[in-house]
Amino acid sequence: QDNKMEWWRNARFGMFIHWGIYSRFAGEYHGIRQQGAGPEWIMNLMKIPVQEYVDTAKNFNPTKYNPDAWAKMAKDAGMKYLVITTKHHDGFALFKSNASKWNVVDATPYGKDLIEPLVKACHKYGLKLGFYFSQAQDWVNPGGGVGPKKASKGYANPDSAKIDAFVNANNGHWDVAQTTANYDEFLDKVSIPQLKELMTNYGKVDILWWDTPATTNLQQALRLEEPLKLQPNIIVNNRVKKPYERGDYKVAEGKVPAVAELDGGNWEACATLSSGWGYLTPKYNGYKSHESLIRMLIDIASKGGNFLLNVPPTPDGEFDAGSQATLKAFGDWMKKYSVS
Ligand code: FUL
Repeated sequence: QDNKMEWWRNARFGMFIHWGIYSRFAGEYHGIRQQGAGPEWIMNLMKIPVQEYVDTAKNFNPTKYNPDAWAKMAKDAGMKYLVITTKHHDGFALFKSNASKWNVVDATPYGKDLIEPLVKACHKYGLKLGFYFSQAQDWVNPGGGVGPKKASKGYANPDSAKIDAFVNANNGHWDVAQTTANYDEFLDKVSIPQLKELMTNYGKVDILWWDTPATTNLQQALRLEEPLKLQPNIIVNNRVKKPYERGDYKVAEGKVPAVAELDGGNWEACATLSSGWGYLTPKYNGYKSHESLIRMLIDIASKGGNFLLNVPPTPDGEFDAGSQATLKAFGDWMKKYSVS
């Protein structure tokens, strides 16, 4: 049990990747800047109807996707592992799935599994492989969780009042299509089968990164964890259910804990290199200074944690110039001080 953490405890630095249909919106819907959480939340925060959102997948065709280049950039930056959103809260699977047609093979003109070639690239560059999986929130597949109840305030939709009333009456759901199954049915039909697919179809998986458990209770968490037995050495974070007491390590999001907050257990801090987890159009994007990010890594490493730094690919499948420059700055710093 403890042995499986050995590589992780020495890793220090990894790449987080948030990529999906939301990357196409890049922070804007009908010309209006989305407010609130990151751009990967646009469907929820702007209450985009399910069918309309699903239809935008017909324009998701990342022909510039080059997972070899991604993995090489991670490696050159001194990173030791990579965690990709196999599925974020919008429910869109970046892998081929028999549990739901809402996946890259069935719903987009690209028509190919995006995870499989990335797995190969990770192996080629010696990076450990992590799957982020939004186990509870799923805004497209019926019965999926929708997160906190938030109405469409701030979005100048002429139907706002109607949408708000629906949200309030339906536990945060904003589209009738989301309400045709309950959460347990969703777990049985979509979430758990997809976890089995992820644990079966890609060889060895090193990390499963749960996120936003919504209403998941202990009994449901145990069912979600069942497929992970297919990967005996898999390492999991602590977000499968609330309170965050299960898992092999704790996540600190967007901040580095103070020494006094540490309890001697394993922990990872994740943060963005620019303004959002998902891709933002350049006019909204703000890159953090290279120096501040490198200092963050030093701070985390000095306290015994790991740093999972997020890179947001464009909808076409590239790391933009700002992301590449940040990764290069890390690589240069590592070389200069012979760190990695
Ligand atoms: C959060 C999610 O809701 C964000 O979209 C992002 O994935 C972050 C890493 O975790 O809780």
